[in-house]
Amino acid sequence: MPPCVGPVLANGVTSMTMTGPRASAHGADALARRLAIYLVADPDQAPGDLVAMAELALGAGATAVQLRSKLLPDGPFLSLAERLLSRCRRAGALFVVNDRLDVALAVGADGLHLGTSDFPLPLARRLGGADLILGYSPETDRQAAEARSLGAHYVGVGPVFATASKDDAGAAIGLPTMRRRIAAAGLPSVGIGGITAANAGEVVANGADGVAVISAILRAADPADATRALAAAVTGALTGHRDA
Ligand code: TZP
Ligand code: MG
Repeated sequence: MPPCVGPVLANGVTSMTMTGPRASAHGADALARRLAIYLVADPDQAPGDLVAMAELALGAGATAVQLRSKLLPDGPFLSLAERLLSRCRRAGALFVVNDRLDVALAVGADGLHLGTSDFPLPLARRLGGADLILGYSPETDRQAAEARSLGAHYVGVGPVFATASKDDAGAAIGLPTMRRRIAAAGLPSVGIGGITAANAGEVVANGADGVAVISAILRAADPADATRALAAAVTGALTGHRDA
């Protein structure tokens, strides 16, 4: 995995100078390891107490939690962010906020995840400072290739398989396209969309450093067991992938 170095950004800051304490603790290899089991914690899709489910997942090996909600008003979103952040700190896991730079900054999240139509990454970098880990979801090979120069530290690529958890996810891209996009980005990566313990190994065998999931954990009868099953699949496949 190449280190986090890249061309000069729009604001004249290079990604070398972006390497502050939190970011340097997440040099590409270290960050890649922390993406292994990435729970996208969406309260709009959780059948029960989201924080309790996230705690179960963290206790069973989740390495990152992203708070995502397209429906929650600001106050409840902020309060959920604070609660999830404290659980992630306790577990030594990464805490990332989806879409909301203001919330990420307000709570001191480790990272912010942005899509192609969200707040622009170079501006998030300027406002968020050197240490904020930026995730990006490219939707084309060209966008994947641009991810590093925009300031992304990692990419989320998908939907790899069909998913019912995101209204505008579009058609599944499949493993070969995921693999190509991850290679084009040359950054730490997670595959996302329709990933379960049964296919997580293939996702990692095709180049992803980890798997990002909603329903495989939040809709499981036992979120802790489900997380352990994902972790076993990812760990098994990572051994081959990193040794390759
Ligand atoms: N982005 C691409 S697919 C997706 C998101 C947020 C939904 C993933 O949910 P699930 O339930 O793991 O398929
Ligand atoms: Mg978004």
